[in-house]
Amino acid sequence: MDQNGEKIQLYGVSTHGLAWFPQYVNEDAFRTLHDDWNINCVRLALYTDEYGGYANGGDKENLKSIIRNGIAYATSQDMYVIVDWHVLNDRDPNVHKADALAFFEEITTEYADYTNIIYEICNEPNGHATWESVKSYANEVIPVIRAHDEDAVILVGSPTWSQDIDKAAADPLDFDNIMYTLHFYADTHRESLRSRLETCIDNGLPVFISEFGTCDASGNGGNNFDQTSKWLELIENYNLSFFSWSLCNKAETSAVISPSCSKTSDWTEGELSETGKWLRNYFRGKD
Ligand code: IDC
Repeated sequence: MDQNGEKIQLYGVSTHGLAWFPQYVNEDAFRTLHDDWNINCVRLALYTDEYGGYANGGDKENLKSIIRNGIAYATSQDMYVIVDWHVLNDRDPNVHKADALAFFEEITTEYADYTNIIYEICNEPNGHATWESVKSYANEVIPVIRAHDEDAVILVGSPTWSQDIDKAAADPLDFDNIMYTLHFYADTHRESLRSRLETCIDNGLPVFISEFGTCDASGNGGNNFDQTSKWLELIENYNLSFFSWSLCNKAETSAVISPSCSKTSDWTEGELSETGKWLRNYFRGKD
């Protein structure tokens, strides 16, 4: 629900890594996404451990200024915005916990009064990360956010690239306004993950799809729009929020802009990838 207690569904796109594709965080891009793509939220993906990531040699001040710009552009378009601490290569979010604590302390101090920011504290724990280690991390990071923003929605990932929501359901966090993320890539994750999602929601778990792909989990390979449609049917039935990967023109299937297009806003349909065309069409069809 929104801050007035009204039911709301958020949907839109995730940026690619802000360190690598910063050019898409601009006012005109966000206007295009709002006006032409009909989306109401953008996810800002701040990689932590990949080369040039925030906690691995990245230019922290520059990356934070991209985040601040993204928040400003989303806000001026009346959109929500997700600040995503994009744990991936680091596997266990505790690896860069000190940076996470400092980052969320600084950002939530600055934006304490905003009602349109959602904090995602660990994109995709994986490898040796367990629900216990994610929980222990969350129990330290959430109070830092809450100290400045007492009721912001906070998104928490789970092991196996944010697929183990059943583990979160069995042992949830002890805070209000927490949602658990589920990520899927339609050509890789199918019926069994959908069925897990249904079970968890039916048991009352608040779930948020902060990232999905229409292709396979590599972000590349062929698109599977049949499976994507099955997922979206479920998503709409449960009024879940959902965000597609990713806003860039990299030569990979999941990129929504065609690799030959260097424009950073006002894309025509012909300047979008197959994925981008399909998603824009879907978003435009929503009320
Ligand atoms: C991928 C990008 C790719 C980049 C890679 C870095 O598409 O260009 O080189 O990350 O490791 C996820 C992650 C997301 C991945 C994406 C596709 O959240 O960061 O992006 N994916 O592999 N989870 C499942 C798939």
